[in-house]
Amino acid sequence: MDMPKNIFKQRLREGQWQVGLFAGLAHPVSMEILAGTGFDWLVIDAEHTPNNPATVLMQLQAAAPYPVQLLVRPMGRDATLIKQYLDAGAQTLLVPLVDDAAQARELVRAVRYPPEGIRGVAASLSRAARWTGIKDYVRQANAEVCLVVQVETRAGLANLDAILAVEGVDGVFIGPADLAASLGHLGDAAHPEVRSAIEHALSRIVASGKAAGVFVTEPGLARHYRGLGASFIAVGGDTTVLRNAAVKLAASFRDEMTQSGAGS
Ligand code: 3PY
Ligand code: MG
Repeated sequence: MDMPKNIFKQRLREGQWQVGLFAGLAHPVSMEILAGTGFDWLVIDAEHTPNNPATVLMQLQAAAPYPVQLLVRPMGRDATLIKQYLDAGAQTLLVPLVDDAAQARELVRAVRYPPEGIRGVAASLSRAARWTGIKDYVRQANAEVCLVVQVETRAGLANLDAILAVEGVDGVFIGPADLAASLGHLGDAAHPEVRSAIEHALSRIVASGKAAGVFVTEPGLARHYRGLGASFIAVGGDTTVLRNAAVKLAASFRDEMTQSGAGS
């Protein structure tokens, strides 16, 4: 078996535009449905949902036959947990709340085998290695791993240039919700101070030559950030898509019944 190519990483390097969605439903069926909908990438979120290495593994399997790239967002920077996600087959990690260069450097080491890093080795137990079915997996793995760090606090912004200087960080993704909270605007990611911090951060990331990503919910804002050089943009989450569609459907039929007088 050949080593799977990390297309997401390749596209980041080439500066290609990629549109993604967060997946928080934590189930292989919803993941398989999403995998066929046309997004370039999906994030299996284990920061804010009850996902764990076992549920992430099943979602990676569910999406594997589809032309979509998969990212895993671990709950934090724990290297032992990151090792389990890599062994489950995640090739790209999106790590939340990275505040300084030392944390970024530790993450680079967590995702790489020695001598560059500290990732533990057990190809025979690892889906990523297809349980030794991929020849030389351990020698090829570092090159296909992609590390994206989230900068989403005041401290992270202050240390952004140092984080960008860390070799092995492939991209930086801005999280507007946490950033708004950190800047004193909890629940108001559209606040002008937050918007301008995001714009400034995106420009610095792009100027450093690394890939810039951000979360948006409005197409106009996505276009604006794209104009600033952002290349990978998340445009929502599956939980929101489901809730909004269900609320709309329920309301439309309720309105229909009221207007026609049926059921009265
Ligand atoms: C945030 O907005 O804080 C995120 O982590 C996701 O975009
Ligand atoms: Mg966040």
